[in-house]
Amino acid sequence: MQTVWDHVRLAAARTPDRTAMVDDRGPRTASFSELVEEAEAMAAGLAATGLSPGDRAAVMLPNIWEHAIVILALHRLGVVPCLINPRLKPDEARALMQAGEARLAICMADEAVAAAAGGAVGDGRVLCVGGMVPGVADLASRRGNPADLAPWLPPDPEALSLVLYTSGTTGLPKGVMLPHRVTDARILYVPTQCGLRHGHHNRAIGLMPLFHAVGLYSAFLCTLTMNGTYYVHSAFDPAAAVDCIERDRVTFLYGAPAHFHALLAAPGFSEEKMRSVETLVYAGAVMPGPLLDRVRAAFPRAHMTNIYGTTEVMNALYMPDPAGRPTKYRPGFYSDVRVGRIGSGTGDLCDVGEEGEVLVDAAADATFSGYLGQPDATAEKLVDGWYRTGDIAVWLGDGDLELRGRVDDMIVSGGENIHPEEIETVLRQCGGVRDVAVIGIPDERLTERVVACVVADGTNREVLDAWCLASPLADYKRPRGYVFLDELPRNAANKVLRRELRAMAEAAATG
Ligand code: 01A
Ligand code: AMP
Ligand code: MG
Repeated sequence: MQTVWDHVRLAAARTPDRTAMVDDRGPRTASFSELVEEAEAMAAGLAATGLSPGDRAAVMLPNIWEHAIVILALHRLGVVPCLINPRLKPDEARALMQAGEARLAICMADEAVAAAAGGAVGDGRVLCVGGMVPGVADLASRRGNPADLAPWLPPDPEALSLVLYTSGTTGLPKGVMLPHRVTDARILYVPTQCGLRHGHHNRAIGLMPLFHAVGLYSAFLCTLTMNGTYYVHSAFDPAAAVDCIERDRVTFLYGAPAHFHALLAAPGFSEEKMRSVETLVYAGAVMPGPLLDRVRAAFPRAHMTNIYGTTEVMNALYMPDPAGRPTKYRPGFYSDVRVGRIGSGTGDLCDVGEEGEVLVDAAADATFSGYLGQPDATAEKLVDGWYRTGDIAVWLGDGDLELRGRVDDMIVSGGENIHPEEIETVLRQCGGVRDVAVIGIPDERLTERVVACVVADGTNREVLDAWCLASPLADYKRPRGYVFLDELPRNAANKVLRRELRAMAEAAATG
């Protein structure tokens, strides 16, 4: 077993002088040996704040250079990074940090976020990046001497290495606990399954968020492990990404379908500028058929793979050369996959052609060890050695599976999970809302777009949008469309007929 730190230090031992990382916010680059030095200097500084191995540290940062260094530095110390989506509002972030019992928080220099973090981890235990907040220390001031670090000792494979968050039906996002044993499988599926060859010719741009499984393991850590160069992309800017791909002759692109949608629409995009791309991978959501065709045509030289996975089990299904078959997949490396009858035990399997829930063998190396502090939620998803994904699929008879949506009502918007209940709760509290149901409808950019179906009593779209923006709900989760109805369609058991609502909202959207 190799840990995150092992992968990086061994890559540095192989190619110390090669460029490991290039910043997009200035002329900053690091060779592999400099990257290791930089991470060790920060690790030494963080050790001086009294952190011990096994402690947890909340990190809430966009895709900036410092985020990458902090992740490596914490791994060098044996401190567990808990990576929080920087799009969350301060109150939600504070609650996550509290629930995760973080002993340190690292965030952007934003007064509200720093105050929330201080409330969770204690004043004096917050470090800020990219500016000054009165009374809060600057991360950059926390550099130490690598020589002061304790020698590197391999940890127990089952010890916690990282916490990533995934949104649940209600309440706070759940902390997905990832022990050290998951690291190899989570990094190495990219070369085995997506055809990424080892070597310094690899140049990747960091499109995917570092706080999600794909951006972290499959783009950032995999690029370093392959001895390639990782181009930091601090905030997703499609035009800047096109320039970087052309100028730096990027060879490896890993994005959500929404990234490719944006790249193709960016000013100055051309097939010619994409000629360097050899390996193209997408994950996080179905890529709508028309977009898939356009991506295929725009990257004629690239080997393309679609990866289906979850934060909990990582890559479970894949489809090489997915052109023309956007929802077809086959079981991937490191995973054994079943389709089980919905609402039944995990041993009750579907026949070919019968829709069921995708179940993934929990014995695989890449599988999480549970949700942080939530044994009940863990027991609900890990059943008799199988992980229940909540995705519906059907075996097609030729060994392929077709994905057919969700068992629950979860919406996957731009590769982010959004649960209707969370939004319904917020909208229900708004005056003038008598009833509400939130659904997802097809969207070319986001695959699915959030729409609220509202029975209103003197309110309107503008008022509801302002209400959501002022609520604790992260802005990206709020509805992008509203449908006003006299009443919601319900069945005899008073359950909202979401399928009907979706058809209605789709019809309203298309014409
Ligand atoms: O009106 P405004 O200003 O608030 O609108 C803003 C944002 O609120 C809105 N926005 C979104 C989303 C979203 N996901 N859904 C709906 N609305 N994201 C942002 O868009 C307006 C422009 O804001 P922005 O900050 O400029 O947005 P972008 O930077 O363009 O971000 C959009 C992206 C689609 C790029 C961003 O949401 C993103 O990076 N999505 C990818 C998420 C991801 O990494 N998913 C994979 C997670 S790991 C789980 C998994 O699926 C998996 C798969 C395979 C796990 C393991 C494996 Cl092996
Ligand atoms: P998360 O719960 O954030 O880990 O996201 C995982 C969910 O994203 C899966 O359960 C699927 O619903 C969806 N997903 C991820 N990758 C794909 C893909 N390649 N195709 C279709 N859906 C995907
Ligand atoms: Mg997702």
